[in-house]
Amino acid sequence: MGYTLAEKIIAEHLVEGEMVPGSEIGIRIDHTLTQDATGTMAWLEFEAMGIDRVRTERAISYVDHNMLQADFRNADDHRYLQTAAARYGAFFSRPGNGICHQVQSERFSIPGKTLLGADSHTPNSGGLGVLAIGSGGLDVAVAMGGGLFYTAMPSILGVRLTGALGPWVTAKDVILELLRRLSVKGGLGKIIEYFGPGLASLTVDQRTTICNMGAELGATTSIFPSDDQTRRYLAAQGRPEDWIPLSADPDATYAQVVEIDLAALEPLVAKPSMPDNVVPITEVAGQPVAQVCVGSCVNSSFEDLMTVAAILKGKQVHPSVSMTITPGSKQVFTMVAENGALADMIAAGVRVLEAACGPCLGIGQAPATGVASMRSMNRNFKGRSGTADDSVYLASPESCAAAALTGVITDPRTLGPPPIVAAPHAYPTNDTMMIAPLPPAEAAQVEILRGPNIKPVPIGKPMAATMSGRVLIKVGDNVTTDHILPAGASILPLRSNIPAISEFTFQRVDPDFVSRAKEWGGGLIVGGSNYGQGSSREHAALSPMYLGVRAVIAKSFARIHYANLINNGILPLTFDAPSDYDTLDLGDELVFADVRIALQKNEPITVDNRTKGLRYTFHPQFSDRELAYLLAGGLLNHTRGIGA
Ligand code: MIC
Ligand code: SF4
Repeated sequence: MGYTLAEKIIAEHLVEGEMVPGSEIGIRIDHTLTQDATGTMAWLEFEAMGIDRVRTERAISYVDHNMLQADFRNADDHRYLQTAAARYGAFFSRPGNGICHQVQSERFSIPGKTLLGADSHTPNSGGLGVLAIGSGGLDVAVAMGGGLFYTAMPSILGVRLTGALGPWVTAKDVILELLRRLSVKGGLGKIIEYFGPGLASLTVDQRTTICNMGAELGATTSIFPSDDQTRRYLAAQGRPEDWIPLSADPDATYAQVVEIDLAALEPLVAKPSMPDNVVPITEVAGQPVAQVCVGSCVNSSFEDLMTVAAILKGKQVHPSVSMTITPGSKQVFTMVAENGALADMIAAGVRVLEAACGPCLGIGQAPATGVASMRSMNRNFKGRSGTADDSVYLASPESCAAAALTGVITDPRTLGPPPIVAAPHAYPTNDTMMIAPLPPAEAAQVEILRGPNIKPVPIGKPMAATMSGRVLIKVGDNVTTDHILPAGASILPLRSNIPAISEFTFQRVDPDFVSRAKEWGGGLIVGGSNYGQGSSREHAALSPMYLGVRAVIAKSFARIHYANLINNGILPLTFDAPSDYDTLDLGDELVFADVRIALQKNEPITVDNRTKGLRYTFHPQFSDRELAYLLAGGLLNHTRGIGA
């Protein structure tokens, strides 16, 4: 039986395990990426492993998130990352070069390679046939050290595309349609692989848009074949030699197939405050918006900005709207500056931001109280914009531009014929903001510079013989890592300082969480389904660990957060019977008798609820590797032989 494209790439990189869905596999990683918000921890963890030089074909360290530099802390992090990259043989993408996923696609993505990134939107590069997976920083640090990446073998969901997109209907609408059908949990344990006759008309910029937001489905990754569109793009990027044709075998079979007729789609919108809250734009047309933001690692490409510029040209942004644009990279910025599109947008009243994440994670451009925003971004979790009661709609750049002109959500099809923007034949490839690795002898001489805000990585405690604690918080379904440990301009500068950032744990959900955790000497978290979805930030595991959280019991977990918990020695348990969730309350005292022995023997775990006089039994399916990390109190302890 033939392989799907994802299976082919996995088979080529498989070092441990078998490709049986659900069972653990260990794959070789060719390329890694880190960014500054997760990267300081990842690089500190890499340093803690005592390896002299990165061992992947390429490791790239980007600075694109914390660019506000309101004081010394961001700049200190940038300097640390630049010197660490120089010392250990990584590429360094300087602040201003662009958002990691956009730059990675432009300059580094090679079809058929594996890419592991300390950012949940790493699958963006799947648009070029890369098997690109997001993970916690520790997993990336291990990969940079030449170690394998372990994950449960996903099942492969095929999306068969037919037809071609109609006027004003975009790649964003394709992925919003999938979110509408499958929900933010729909991709859990899956790789989403696109195939079918509809592919041929989709450009690389459109494909990366679709793959980027596969993260919102909870998928392990998303992937497109490498075909003529990919060949043209790589040639236009001055990298024709990086192209190889790649696709699924003709007799490949998918675990599940979803059909999308591109011609039948219409412009869609994700309503506040979840990316799967999707409706046709006609359903919300007329809703006033006070803010429109085009940008982020999705929909900030050349094609996106050219389309927006063409819609705005010769017109004015509505007086009640504040509109921003963020070019995804220096390359995109240069192109729209040189061809005059930037001038058209500025003349229309657009506010131009630097090539960085910016408004996407609440670094600037927080909306006013009680107003709605429309953004071309990928996440609209409550409060992520920086305003606690925000109301963020997600839509295509075309729909964003339409709303910016009228001041209300507007079906772009009412604007007349759509602008035609062709993918360029040649992109400007000026890589001066990308510093190449130094040769080993020179690298060994580099001094790594740290600032006072950069604190050591906290280390977990080996699993106790018997564990007990009280329920510190009980949350519902689809709780995101933004809920567990928010981003935003005031908290992000603390990413290198876990003692300080842990003070913000669950801040927006329960402001008393931290004081309670301190008073009760740590404890446990009870979660609903898809606990920890969204970003890859390890801080959502490190901060609870620092506050003494020993276990999280949930109906189900998001993949990256689950791995981050285990990597940091926090026991993740899934309810056998979801109705057990209803019996647990804040303050309940739980005893995990002989938990260490149970883990050593890989036997069911029994937990007594002393407050309610109830007993729960859990049947976790940990791999030997996961058990070893849990017993040791995390991956770092395990690699140093502590707590075994
Ligand atoms: C995000 O989009 O939430 C982030 C910020 O890029 C995160 C990484 C982080 O928290 O630093 C992600 O997506 O993994
Ligand atoms: Fe940056 Fe937003 Fe993309 Fe995350 S989703 S990498 S914050 S632009």
